[in-house]
Amino acid sequence: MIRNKKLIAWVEEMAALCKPDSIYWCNGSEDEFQKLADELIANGTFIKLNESKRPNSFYCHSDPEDVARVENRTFICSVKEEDAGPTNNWVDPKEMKDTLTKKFDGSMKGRTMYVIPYSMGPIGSKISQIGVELTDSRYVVCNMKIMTRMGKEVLDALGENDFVHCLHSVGAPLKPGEKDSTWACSKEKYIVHFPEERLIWSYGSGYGGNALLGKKCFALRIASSMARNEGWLAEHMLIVGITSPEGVKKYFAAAFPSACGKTNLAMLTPTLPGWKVETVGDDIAWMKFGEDGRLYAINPEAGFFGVAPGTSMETNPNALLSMDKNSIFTNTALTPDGDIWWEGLTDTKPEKLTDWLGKEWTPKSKSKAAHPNARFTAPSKQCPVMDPAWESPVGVPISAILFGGRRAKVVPLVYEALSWEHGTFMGSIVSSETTAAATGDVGTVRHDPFAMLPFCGYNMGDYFAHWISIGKKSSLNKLPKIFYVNWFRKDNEGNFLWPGYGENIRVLKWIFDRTEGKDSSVKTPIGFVPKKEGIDLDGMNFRKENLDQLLNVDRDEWLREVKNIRNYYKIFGNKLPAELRSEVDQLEQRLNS
Ligand code: GTP
Ligand code: SPV
Ligand code: MN
Repeated sequence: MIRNKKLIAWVEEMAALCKPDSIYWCNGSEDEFQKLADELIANGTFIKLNESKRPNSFYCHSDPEDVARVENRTFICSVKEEDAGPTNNWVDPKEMKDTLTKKFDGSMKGRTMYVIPYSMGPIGSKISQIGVELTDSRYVVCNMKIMTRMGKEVLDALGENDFVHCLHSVGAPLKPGEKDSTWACSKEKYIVHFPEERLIWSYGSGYGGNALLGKKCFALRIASSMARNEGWLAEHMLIVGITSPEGVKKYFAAAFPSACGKTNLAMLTPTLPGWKVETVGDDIAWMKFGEDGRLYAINPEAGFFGVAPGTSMETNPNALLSMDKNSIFTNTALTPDGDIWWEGLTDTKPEKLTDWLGKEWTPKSKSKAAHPNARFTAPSKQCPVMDPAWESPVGVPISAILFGGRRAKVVPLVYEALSWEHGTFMGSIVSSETTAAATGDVGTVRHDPFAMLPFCGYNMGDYFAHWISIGKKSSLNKLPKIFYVNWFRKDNEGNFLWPGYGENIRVLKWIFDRTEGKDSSVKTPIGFVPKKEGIDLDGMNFRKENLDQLLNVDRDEWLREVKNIRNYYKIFGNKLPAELRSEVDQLEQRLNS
């Protein structure tokens, strides 16, 4: 029995608009998943993978024009334009609703409307939030089953309370008798947020963050707006537990832009003996102050929607083990024996594959077998190194926050903020080469403040101010220390100077030491950088000269960076907090003194 009157009324209203053939309320059971997977197989959308190699797992390839987040089609429709800010697309909410009401009218004809009640965060946790997604995509239901806690239990927990309303249609109604395509979508796409109403309308895409509305749309864009009003943080961050050989455990959170290494850092296999790394989350962190004045983080998700290419038993064995069953693979390649493959999975390329477009592929083919944004969907609980506290309703206390991105030059391997304000400044100047996680150019450096450029649901200037205000809510010794890392610095020949992956534990160790107050740094104009002997290189096959380059802070390069930042800051106008303006001035002074 569904008692929530608001929910019943909304489902009826949206069904009257979208005109599905039927409505189905998801209960979240395994049987339900199997039934939907079977229907997807019958439709040619899913291919069941070889049961003896990868039990209960499915392969899928999308429309070639529906492969990633569409940032230029993503909108924050706040009542006032100013509240969307200079980094978001804005349209007046009334106008957008008029436009989209026409699009949604009849958009689900010939399809079923699935009602997915889901919880972001463990059911019952005070930090968790409930959403309901209405969708005409079975693929979305199957992914939401893995990515969130969903179904009957959530409806029970919801009771008569309010929830985040999420409407999704692939925008491809079927005429009577018309055969469905294997990946239905529309050429025209709209990913739209109404933050004041806590409402999401997504039209035209079936892929990832465009369609699994609990993830970026709710847990970042809508939640960041809630968090600002309520004094907490919703961030594009992994959460990881780190235990030293002495048995001391700390938790770190890290914000890197899309496809810049969060999943890898979250489940890193340490190359330093005695160190242990455990995963709490790989993409999103919700952080609130505990009564002790420390920041506590939960992972609102229950699964990984991770980048496949580059993932291997060498780079990230825990990710591969997480997806060895009960997983969905989208836009990878398919092997003749019914398993999956992508660039980087194995050293030698298979003799023959079906590529992500469904075409025959051999190592001689010029194109990639997997799309660069091919993804796996896997349940968190299958990750061999999940932290014992990953579902803790109170979250885990955060000792350090890391920012980072892909920068071939200028930015050292690691440096530490001088204060909370300086750390906020460091977050605001994150810039990174673009990746295939969003449509558009790949490899061009852009500012991606706090790795939140595509995910902040309000004015980025106000977001900066919110971060400054968080620092005033507690004392410095209780707040996390803030760091900036860059695994991607290159030499003049274009080779990575740092091996990355499991070796990143050496940087985490330095950060760990610094949170314990260890004197292992030198003060430079940009912040604290490790002393040469501060980074443990024991047992590492590494040219020691590389470390000089990796830790180098070049005054001229950084003075150019300052110019860049001043220019970038202009877009925020009077919304830029005075503290950040002062931080640029101070940085420039330190560089010139
Ligand atoms: P989203 O899911 O898009 O938010 O991405 P993410 O930040 O979780 O990125 P992920 O960990 O999946 O990494 C993306 C790509 O970066 C993969 O191809 C990795 O192989 C590569 N990568 C991750 N860590 C490192 C590293 O330490 N060094 C180098 N060189 N590459 C890395
Ligand atoms: C990202 O792009 O940061 C992702 C993948 O984590 S998606 O869910 O598609 O946004
Ligand atoms: Mn992400």
